[in-house]
Amino acid sequence: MCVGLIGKPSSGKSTFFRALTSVETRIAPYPFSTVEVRVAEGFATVPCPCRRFGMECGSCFDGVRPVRVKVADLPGLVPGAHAGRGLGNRFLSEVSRARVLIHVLDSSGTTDCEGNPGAGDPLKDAEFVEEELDRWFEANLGKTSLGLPEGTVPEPGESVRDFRRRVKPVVLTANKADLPESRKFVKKLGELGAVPCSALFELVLRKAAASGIVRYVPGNGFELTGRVNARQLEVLEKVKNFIETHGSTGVQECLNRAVFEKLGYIAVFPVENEKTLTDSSGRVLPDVYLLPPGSTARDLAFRIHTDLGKRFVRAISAIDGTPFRSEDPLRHLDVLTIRKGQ
Ligand SMILES: Nc1nc2c(ncn2[C@@H]2O[C@H](COP(=O)(O)OP(=O)(O)O)[C@@H](O)[C@H]2O)c(=O)[nH]1
Ligand SMILES: [Mg+2]
Repeated sequence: MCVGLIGKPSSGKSTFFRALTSVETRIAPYPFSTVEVRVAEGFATVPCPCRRFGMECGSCFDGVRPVRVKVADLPGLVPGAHAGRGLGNRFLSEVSRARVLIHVLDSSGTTDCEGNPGAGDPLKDAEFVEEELDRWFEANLGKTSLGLPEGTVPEPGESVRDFRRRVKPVVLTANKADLPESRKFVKKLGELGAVPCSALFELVLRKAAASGIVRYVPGNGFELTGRVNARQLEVLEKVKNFIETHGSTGVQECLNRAVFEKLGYIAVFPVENEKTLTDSSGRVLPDVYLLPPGSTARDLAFRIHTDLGKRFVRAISAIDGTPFRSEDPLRHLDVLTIRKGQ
């Protein structure tokens, strides 16, 4: 499963991508700086169950547990892409690989619809990207080029847009919300469900954390832990104000929404011993698995090991003792032991 970042050129996709994955990609204020699609590992986050058991797992940060997900930095999209403008169909064929999209919008209105400096309209950008995706869907309904499971077609009476949003959901984000120019647009974009966000500030915090200047758990606030110069302090003050206003930089929230709200994936924690919550070598809550909605106890067993799947008898929740037979769907954030037969 892969989360794709889309948006017009210079909206901040590569910055967002770097913030999520800590990979060096080219960041430049000109169109089409992303020539190649980059895919890297990022992390969604969930509350770690170790907290509710009063234990220390050693794998979470202040009770925030990272769960691996693939993120793709896609090329910029321009109006007319469905008809071949910009990277056109090459772009759209890359989109087909992503199960869910994060639309990174430049909410500052300081770049036009092709990403060049100048007056822009974020609300129009929000619409043209939807429109491009709809046109592409329309032209490819029922074909493999959309990257959907075979037989995924609109329900009777379902519009192309509703169908597209159902099978390839989009999280809208009002990026560059740190710029004063964004103020007048962020509220309106919020009415469309956009998450206010600053990919730049998220990147600043992750870099500062990596160099020991701050302690930062993505999605939360931060605290100073090292010496900073006057300039760094000034930047961090701005970041702090942003977080006070918006609750977080918004970046982690977008990824979490994409994975858990839009796709409905669940995170589950298998353990061997339901009393100590450990594996055979004594590690507390050693693993977390991300599974598609509706996944059953036996699906989890197969994901861990084919042999465990074949010999599956039942799973039991270490949280409340609920038993799960092979076809029972699992619950998000459950901790499970799997009983196997001979
Ligand atoms: N102020 C501000 N600038 C940003 C933000 N995100 C990206 N930028 C800037 O916008 C420009 C384009 O960013 P980039 O990530 O290359 O955009 P892409 O073309 O969508 O990949 C760069 O100058 C970034 O530093 C943000 O959240 N706030
Ligand atoms: Mg880019």
